[in-house]
Amino acid sequence: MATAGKVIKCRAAICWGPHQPLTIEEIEVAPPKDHEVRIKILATAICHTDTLPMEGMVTNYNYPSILGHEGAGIVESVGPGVTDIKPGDKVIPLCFPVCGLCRCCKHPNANTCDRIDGGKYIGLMADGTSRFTCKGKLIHNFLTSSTFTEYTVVADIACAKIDDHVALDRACLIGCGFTTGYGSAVNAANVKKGSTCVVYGLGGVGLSTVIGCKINGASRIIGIDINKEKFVKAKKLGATDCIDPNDCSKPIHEVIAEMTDGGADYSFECIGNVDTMLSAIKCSHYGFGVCVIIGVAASDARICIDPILLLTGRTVKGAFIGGYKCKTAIPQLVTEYLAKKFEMEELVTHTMPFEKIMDGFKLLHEGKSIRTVLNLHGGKKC
Ligand code: PAD
Ligand code: ZN
Repeated sequence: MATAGKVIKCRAAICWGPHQPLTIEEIEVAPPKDHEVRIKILATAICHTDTLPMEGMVTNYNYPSILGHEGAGIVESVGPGVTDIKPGDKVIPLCFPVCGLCRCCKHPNANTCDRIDGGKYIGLMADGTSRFTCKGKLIHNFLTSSTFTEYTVVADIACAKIDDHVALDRACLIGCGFTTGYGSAVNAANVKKGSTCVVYGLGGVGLSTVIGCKINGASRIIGIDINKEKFVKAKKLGATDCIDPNDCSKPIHEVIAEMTDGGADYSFECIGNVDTMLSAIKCSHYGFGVCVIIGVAASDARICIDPILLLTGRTVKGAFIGGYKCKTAIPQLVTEYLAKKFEMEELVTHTMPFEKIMDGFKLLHEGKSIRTVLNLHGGKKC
């Protein structure tokens, strides 16, 4: 493409610091270096995780930064050494890269590659520099992806080529929210047919967990949320019961124990609150229950747990992005989506142009949206 090898000027939403709105600015995006890919982002969704740096909930976060990690686009150019991706490919940037070389990448059950930025939040490329500048300032990236920008640069190990036939304004959800919930059910927990599942939090991640539980044949799926408006979609997607803990006279885990003959086979925390994490652990049945922690809490939050909950045989595990090795799993999920193995339409409640990004966050905070998809570059259909 004509822009290959040149600096691209484009628009990005910058997070200058905590408790400040993102502002749309003109930025410079440098060409990709060795093993890097520059992507024209066409669509990105807003995920709850994007709010953590905005609300100052990440200790030692490196501002200013371009957030967004649930995006999809088309490769504009690639740097030297990139062999599996070429200009024109449809791709999803990966917030969980796969270097293929570290112990986790070589382990069949792990997806926390040494090169992930989650938890570290360094926000720079592998060589310690950034490809983004704005008003003469270095701008950090977010979760090895940064999708609130018309162009981003990611490592080739953080970029997955996807089927050319998929619409990018839906494929973007597979970059994080859908994959996180769905994969937590079908992969991390591997929900068994006929089992009882409890899903705490019915946002984009929780509803995707419901979809996964249903596809794996759970016979009972109990959704928990303090916002009853979320119950309509949850039921449509497979929840058999929905409960607002505020309507209960006893703690919700006790209510669930009564409803499920002592506790659930599987519970999933999709909120990011340590109190609901503890409740999710408690509501899983002793002896065999499995609790998967998915929500991301503030860096300094802690769960205080009575060890007897574990000694009695529960399994508590956590999973980022459904426990998947994303480089291979994400293209596979896109293919399964095209084959109509699952639907994602119910997850998209709003679509708007990029410059309305703060309206999208407002809807999320007000509990009015599941996923808002932002169209970049004037919303050209791809
Ligand atoms: P969301 O804000 O769309 O949904 C959260 C839901 O939880 C909302 O429906 C709320 O009403 C509900 N809720 C809030 N507090 C309570 C409460 N005390 N009791 C019951 N319900 C409550 O967020 P989301 O679905 O985008 O993300 C959910 C979490 O998952 C969030 O913590 C996010 O950071 C995390 C996440 N984790 C991963 C991962 O890889 N593990 C990926 C993406 C998102
Ligand atoms: Zn690795």
